[in-house]
Amino acid sequence: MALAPVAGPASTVDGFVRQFLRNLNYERGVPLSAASANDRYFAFAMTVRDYLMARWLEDLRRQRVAQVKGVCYLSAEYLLGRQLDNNLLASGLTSIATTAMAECGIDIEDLRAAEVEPGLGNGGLGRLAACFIDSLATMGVPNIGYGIRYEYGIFRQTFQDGQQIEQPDSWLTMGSPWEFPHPEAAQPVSFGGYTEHYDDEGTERSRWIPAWNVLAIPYNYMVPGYQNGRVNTLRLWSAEATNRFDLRVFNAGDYAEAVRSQTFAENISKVLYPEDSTPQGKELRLQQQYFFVAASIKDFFDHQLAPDFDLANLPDRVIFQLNDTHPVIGVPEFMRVLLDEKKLDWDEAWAITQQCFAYTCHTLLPEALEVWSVDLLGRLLPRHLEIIYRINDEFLDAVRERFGDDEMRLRNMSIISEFPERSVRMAFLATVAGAKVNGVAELHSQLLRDKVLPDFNEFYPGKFTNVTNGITPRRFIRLANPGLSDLITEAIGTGWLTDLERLRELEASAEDPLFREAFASVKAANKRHLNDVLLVRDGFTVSDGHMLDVMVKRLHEYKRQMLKVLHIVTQYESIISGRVAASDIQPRTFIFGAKAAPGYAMAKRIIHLINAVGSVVNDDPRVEGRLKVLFPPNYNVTLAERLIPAADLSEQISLAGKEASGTGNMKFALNGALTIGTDDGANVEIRRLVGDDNFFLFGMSEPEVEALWARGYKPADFYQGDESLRRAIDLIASGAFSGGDKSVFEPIVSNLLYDDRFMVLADYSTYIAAQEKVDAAYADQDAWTHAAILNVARSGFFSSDRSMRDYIDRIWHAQPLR
Ligand code: KOT
Repeated sequence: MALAPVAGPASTVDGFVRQFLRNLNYERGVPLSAASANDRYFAFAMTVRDYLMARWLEDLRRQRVAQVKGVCYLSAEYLLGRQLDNNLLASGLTSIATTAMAECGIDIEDLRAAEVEPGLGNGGLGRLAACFIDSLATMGVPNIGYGIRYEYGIFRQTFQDGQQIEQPDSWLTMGSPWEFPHPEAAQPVSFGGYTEHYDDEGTERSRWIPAWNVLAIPYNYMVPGYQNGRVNTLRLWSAEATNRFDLRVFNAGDYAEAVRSQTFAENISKVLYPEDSTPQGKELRLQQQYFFVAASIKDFFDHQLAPDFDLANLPDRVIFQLNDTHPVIGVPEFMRVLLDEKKLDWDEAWAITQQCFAYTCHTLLPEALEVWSVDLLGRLLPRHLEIIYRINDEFLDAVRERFGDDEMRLRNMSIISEFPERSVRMAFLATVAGAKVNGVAELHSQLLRDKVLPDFNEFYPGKFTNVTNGITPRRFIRLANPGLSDLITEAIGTGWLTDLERLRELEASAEDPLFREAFASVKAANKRHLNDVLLVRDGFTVSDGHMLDVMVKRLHEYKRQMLKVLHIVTQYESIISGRVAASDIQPRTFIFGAKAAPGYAMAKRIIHLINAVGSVVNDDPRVEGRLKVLFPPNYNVTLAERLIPAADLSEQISLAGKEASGTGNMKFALNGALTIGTDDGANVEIRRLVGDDNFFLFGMSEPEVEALWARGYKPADFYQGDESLRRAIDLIASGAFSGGDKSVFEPIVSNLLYDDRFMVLADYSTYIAAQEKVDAAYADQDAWTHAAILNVARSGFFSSDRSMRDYIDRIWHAQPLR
């Protein structure tokens, strides 16, 4: 008898209610009358899950049977945000579910609010991975996202006396209805030990004799496409001890030692490293990287690949996309599997590997380019180090063949660097191994090719390419901004959510005064909603009639939150000194959201300064009703979804050449905020698309930055030469924001005056001038709204669906599974 595939519950209000109550009773073991908020949330989430389940099982089956080319996205981070609303939208059940809950006397908003967001990423890189898997599911492309199920995600930020305090993010304490553990599919992952060489019927081979291992337990998560009946899989690995208790040790009386080995293993997936763009070179971090990549590759061979698959055809079956260098240790691991386990010879294995990997670089900062000391790598993964050496030897032979014995060039291109200690340059390894190498915005890709890796570009013509980042319009327009979504649909019909270039059709509506009025009232409603959210969350109020000027992103000197602070202090100083009448400036509320890496002292000082400026400005009656500074703690995806739709002005003010792309910039433009920004990252493309009239550009271009740096940049000269800048810095230095204590912010002041690596002072005057233009433009509300609509209409390019199409066409050569 053929078993019928599982059928979901009936897609009716009645069917939903029944399934919800069933889940409440049978999964949670409570009646509705006694259900806690968490019980209700769980039962509700499980009901949504039940509707997606049949599709998920069907997709899993089809992908196994079809054996077509699939994308294995390898990423150490997935910054997912809340799942409930997204999965509800994907299943098309929102209205049925809302009515069903109302019938049970439950407000669906309370259910939404009960979800703890999984913060398994630091910022842009992790959020990009989440957008990409959403798009792949929506496009029906077979994909598995592989990563780590951190027990603790990005820390929860609180402020004490204006200073950042980090709290553990225990997102799993209440459990998660979205995960499916599969202990039966656990993979052992080995570490340490040594290698042996032996003769295998005339072929010299190596084998790795590891010293210890851990178990990787997979947890599956649904990745539903947008109302297309498709569900892909995100598979995150959790570490456990192989022998959960060493009974011999236990019986010998050493209980603590027996438990120690277990704790040791579980440490590997315990916590997300909170550094964004500044890797720390810690051993545990390398363990994490190898842990998830080795488990994923093994999982692919064991569970995704047909048992009789001809390995020579692997490049037609799979592409492993490396999300920055964090998973690059997968390259020697893949080689090790092909050589030592599948017994391929070196040339065969290397030819396959070079077609099965591609590498995305997300940075230009030299300190963000990951290196691992040979000493550490050799201790933890001796066989992999051997393989890396051989890859490097053969690579340098090929370079020598092309360019002769050019020692300088060889040293510059070697995967192994000798200074300051012998180490492996992971970006070089990824570039040598990858079929393609891409940057994440036009400018970034160009600088990567011409400035960071020019020798590689010369050696591998055609390997370097660009794929400009994108964002999913499902989460960041439809869910975050339902008012705008409805307005768009009213104007241009449905279909734009999966074909975002169709937003172009709104250009005509920008000329319609009634549409502008409707658009402005959506923005006003979003501001009121934000006010409600911040009031409950932080006790803040957002004043009516204020321009909302928003800067949300990780705190990093290159992103230049400091420049924003100088602008605020400049405005504040000009009023309290009496040079400008408060009534002459455009009322603004400045909103910051930013976490600093716990060990990044300067970033934490800047957070302290923002809060300090905020308390002085917000308490000063002389600027009341005119200037306000809000810094809600713990900026995360959930808060982004509230802030971005309410913003008028988007701050994208990094030093040109430092921000690889940015993706917040795209979210703001698509929600009708105007950008004030430098010519950096994807700002370049945003400005080109929305037009100069609808974008406030300022600051040095990347070549100008380089030229000034080469001439010898002296920030003190800018301080001396600009009275308004001097006043702002002097006010900070005077202790005005630190109760008279000049020492508190002295390190910030002297850093600005005598170092200023990211040239804040050099861009100050053009920034202030651009802000004056912003003020003037905002005074004409109708013209501002017109420009905001054009930002929406012309930003359709920044859908992550388009990014995925670019990867598919130019890098992966994969296809949707029909
Ligand atoms: C982290 C560690 C090492 C190297 C790079 C990073 C990194 C880069 N983390 N986040 N990024 C950001 O990635 C985003 C997505 O591509 C970009 O938009 C953004 O500019 C990067 O800073």
